[in-house]
Amino acid sequence: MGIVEDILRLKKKRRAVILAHNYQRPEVQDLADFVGDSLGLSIQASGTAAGVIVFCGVRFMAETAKIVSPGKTVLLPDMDALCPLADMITAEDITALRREHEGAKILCYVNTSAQVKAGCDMCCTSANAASVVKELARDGSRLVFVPDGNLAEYASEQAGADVVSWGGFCPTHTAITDECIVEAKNRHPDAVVYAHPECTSEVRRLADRILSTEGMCWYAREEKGREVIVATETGILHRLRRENPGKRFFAATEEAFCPNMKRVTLEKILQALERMEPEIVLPREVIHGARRCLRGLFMHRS
Ligand code: CIZ
Repeated sequence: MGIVEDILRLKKKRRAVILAHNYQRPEVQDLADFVGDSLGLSIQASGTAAGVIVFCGVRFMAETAKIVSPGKTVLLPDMDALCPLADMITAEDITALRREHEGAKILCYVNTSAQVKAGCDMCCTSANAASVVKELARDGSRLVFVPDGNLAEYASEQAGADVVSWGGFCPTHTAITDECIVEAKNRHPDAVVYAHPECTSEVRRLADRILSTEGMCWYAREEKGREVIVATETGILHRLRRENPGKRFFAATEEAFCPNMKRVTLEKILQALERMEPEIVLPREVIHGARRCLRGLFMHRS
């Protein structure tokens, strides 16, 4: 029997559901019950009867699944699969920001640890950051946005509201430069350009559409054009190509590769199901605080 069959047999025995983020390896995406973004996957898993979630992604994503489904066992096949952007801010930094910007609301991107979420007022995704900023700014609140500086800038521009930005960045998205886009467009002059809002303003300016990963998957299905240059982590190309066999998708650059996302392998998934570890364990008060922060997100899901 092959490794895929071993995983599927054990998945059934453990009553597990396997989630794969859009940036995962092709073979991991192909094996998963659901492929998507971190919040969407966490919500999908919460609606299943599974007692065990195997989250193929990075740590903050598996933590989100635990926050949404505290009664389920959440396994992250590689505990060292970390997100450098999420790790640019700590719970202590949030406490210091509260002191520095007294009375301001602190809005965190979903790419944050559970501890950071527990200290913030509200959470947003890349899909709804602009509408959440707009909504929070409506009553005149001052806003602090953590941790991603590019998403903060994009949301602020779209919402027409000022935010104080923490100024963190995703090394994978910032590896995509405006030259990469110009060169890709020279190679594929008929292609439309999709860019993730974690990209720099220079890249965003050259894009036809600025989209979250799920937004890219949705638009690709509807897209009239048959060629798309994709400025985000290259793992998403597998899903885009699988779901749209009549269209062509090109990476803006092969440099947009997140080594953390690729730490999860079939071998590690099998091992996690055999050993029922590494498991995400969070203190009760952290889950409670992070759930409060995530709650507002459901009203702005798009
Ligand atoms: O939360 C996610 O899944 C991320 C990191 C991005 C996105 O645009 O889906």
